[in-house]
Amino acid sequence: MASLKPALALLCGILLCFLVQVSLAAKVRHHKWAVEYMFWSPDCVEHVVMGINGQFPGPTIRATAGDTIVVELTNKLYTEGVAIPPEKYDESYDVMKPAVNQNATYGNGVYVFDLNSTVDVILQNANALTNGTSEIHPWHLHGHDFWVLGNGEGKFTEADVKKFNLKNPPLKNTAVIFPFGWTALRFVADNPGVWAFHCHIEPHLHMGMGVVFAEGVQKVGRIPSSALACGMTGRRVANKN
Ligand SMILES: *[C@@H]1O[C@H](CO)[C@@H](O)[C@H](O)[C@H]1NC(C)=O
Ligand SMILES: *[C@@H]1O[C@H](CO)[C@@H](O)[C@H](O)[C@H]1NC(C)=O
Ligand SMILES: *[C@@H]1O[C@H](CO)[C@@H](O)[C@H](O)[C@H]1NC(C)=O
Ligand SMILES: [Cu+2]
Repeated sequence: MASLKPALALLCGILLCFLVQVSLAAKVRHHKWAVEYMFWSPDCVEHVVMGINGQFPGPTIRATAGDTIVVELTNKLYTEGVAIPPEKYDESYDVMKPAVNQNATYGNGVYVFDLNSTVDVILQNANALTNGTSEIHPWHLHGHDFWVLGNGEGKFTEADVKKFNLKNPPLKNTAVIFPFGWTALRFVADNPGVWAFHCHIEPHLHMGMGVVFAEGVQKVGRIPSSALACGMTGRRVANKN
């Protein structure tokens, strides 16, 4: 009997050890997330938010230290693979001189606005590639009219906001930007779609003087193929009649 005691103690010891190990063992916690734009109205105003599994804020992850969390993510955002373009240019840029870096860059950035938000755009003209040269560019926006709030010479500063015409600004869809100057525009992003905003001198557009704006894309629905191409474009590009 006495000889059994140490064995029992050992057995108990192992059991205890086992139990302790089970409760401390790190867990692998699996989650499946579908990330998607959705509408959220916490304050009776609809906002477009990035929801997870149809909820916003997204689900809570509970874990203890040492756990491994595995999230299987399905990206259902329509901006998938799209870079977020910059809000403004480098403050140190001298608009009166040719660009220091004249290398071309490319990207797939789209400016995505909340539906119905008010958007101000300041177009800043600068020196062209040749010293002492700056050109006029007629900028045209698709999908909207905009108000031309003002224009001025040189580099736009926050102080220029005071010069904006908020009383009776002209409503247009094309506005010029003068040499070495700035032009301020305002529009309401209330037309679901993806819209080009570009200089209407065609070679300038081809050289890259254009950006893409988008809002409320999830409200667009399926575009009829007949609206995408017809006539010679349809036959030659989209391969249809
Ligand atoms: C945007 O404005 C339109 C027209 O005023 C309205 O019908 C729509 O519900 C608004 N949508 C959002 C997301 O605010
Ligand atoms: C511009 O491109 C050239 C050729 O690729 C490279 O040598 C140069 O460093 C680039 N300049 C800048 C400012 O990135
Ligand atoms: C550029 O033009 C300005 C005046 O138009 C002149 O003062 C300057 O020397 C020129 N710079 C170069 C690099 O040619
Ligand atoms: Cu132009």
